[in-house]
Amino acid sequence: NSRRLRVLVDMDGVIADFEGGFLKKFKARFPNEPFISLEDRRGFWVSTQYGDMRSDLCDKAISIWESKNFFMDLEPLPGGVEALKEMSKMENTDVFICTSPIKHYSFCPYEKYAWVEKHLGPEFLEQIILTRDKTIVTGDVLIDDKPDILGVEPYPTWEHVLFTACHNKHLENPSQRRLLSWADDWRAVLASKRQ
Ligand code: DGP
Repeated sequence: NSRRLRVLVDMDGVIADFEGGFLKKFKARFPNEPFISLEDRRGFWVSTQYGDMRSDLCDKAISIWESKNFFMDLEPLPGGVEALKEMSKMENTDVFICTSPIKHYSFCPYEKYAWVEKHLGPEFLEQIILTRDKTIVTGDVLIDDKPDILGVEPYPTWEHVLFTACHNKHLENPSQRRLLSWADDWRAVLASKRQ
């Protein structure tokens, strides 16, 4: 049914606190190494900024999210779970969680499913899209904290609404709409796509 609104919602940095979870576990595992506070985060790739600080910190950063229970233990971001549940109950609305797993696949894909079941409920397992290329997924809107979402499809069907995160808050792109948090007016964003 083409009259239904299809909303794609990213997971890490939008409903699950990847940055907070990373920093907490990095400090715990490497208490004597320097770290980047969330205030000082710049750029989407955590490993790039750590590697720029000191080259060996790139692999140390990567080892954190490649560890068992990293993705499972992420805290929900404020209001995200509630917003997705509300959205999914709206008339003529289909909500999908659209998330890119890391290529080290031992734990991440499994833990993403387990996280969704734990925090959103088993019904939401039907709504998960795991893909490394979000441009081939069709939808009306994609709520995602990554500023540049590229892939094989040059003209994705969705409008990318940038979800504000520590690493993107200083970027200025007037052609990109934003949601500052889940306290921001996401209902108005959805309403604007129904016109
Ligand atoms: P998504 O948010 O769906 O675009 O997924 C991106 C994933 O990559 C997410 O799990 C966060 C993770 N990530 C963040 N920084 C880095 C990095 O520097 N290297 C890698 N390989 N993954 C990263």
